[in-house]
Amino acid sequence: MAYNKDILGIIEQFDSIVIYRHVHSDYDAYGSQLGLKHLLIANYPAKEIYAVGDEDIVNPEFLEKMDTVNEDTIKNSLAILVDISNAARVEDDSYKLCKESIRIDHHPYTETLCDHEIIDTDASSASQLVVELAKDSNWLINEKAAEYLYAGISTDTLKMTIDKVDKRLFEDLAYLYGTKIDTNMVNRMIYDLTVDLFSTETKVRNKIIFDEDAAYVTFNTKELEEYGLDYRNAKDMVNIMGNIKGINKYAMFVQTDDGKYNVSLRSHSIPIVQIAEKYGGGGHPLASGISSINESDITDIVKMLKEAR
Ligand SMILES: [Mn+2]
Repeated sequence: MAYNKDILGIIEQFDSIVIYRHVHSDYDAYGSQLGLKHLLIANYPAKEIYAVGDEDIVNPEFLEKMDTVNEDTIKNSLAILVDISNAARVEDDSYKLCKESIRIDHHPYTETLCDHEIIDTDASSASQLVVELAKDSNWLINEKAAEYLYAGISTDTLKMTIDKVDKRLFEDLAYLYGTKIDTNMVNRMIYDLTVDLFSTETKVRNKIIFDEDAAYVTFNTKELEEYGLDYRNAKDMVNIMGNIKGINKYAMFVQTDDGKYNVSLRSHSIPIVQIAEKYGGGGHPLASGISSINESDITDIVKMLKEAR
């Protein structure tokens, strides 16, 4: 997409910029946030650039530590929110204190969060939109930024397997490859599982329930403990159902400490987001989630999943 020239103008006006990502961050959230941070550092060395959010990072070996920013700095800063679909999903509320704000996102629009919003649901990932911002702004790409952005694109496209993988994405990737990227290293960093997690994944495969063209797994808190899984790892395992012939829709139900269930819904081609919306959730047409349902809702959701045509 072509970036409004104003966006670059706004970025250039500020001496300090704070970049925000969403709660329960995935690699696109981290990748677009840290990729943008390194692009800005390299192209505007005089500016102060911060990336904020939960310190508890999923993969500290690959990802870097978050920054702390004092309130006075925040008040004089530009906020940039990446990969965030709604206010409840912003990990740090301090963006509201910033002087001006920009949002860069690829989720379907739900509400306005910022003064300037770039929302493009045709893009594969927020990371792709950051690449396009760099391209349109003629920014130099550096290795660190490229690795983060590649990680975001690779994971949000499920290793380049979804329909958002198109000419536009390949052109953006070509731009990203203007610098050296050690994709082999990045892939191993983001996809390799520990032996424990790999063995657990094998056990989880045996827990899959197949029902017509749908498949699903449920995890209560007791089972999570038994499998040595935390909520996050269990949720991520929804993807193990993504490459089964004849299975077009799949779901993961993971119980949270309050006894409710978190739901991840996926589909290869038939939209399922309307099911999530019915329970206060949302997301993309083919990949959406619900933060909290009752155990008794699981049967209904599976039924709706099967019946989605
Ligand atoms: Mn994303």
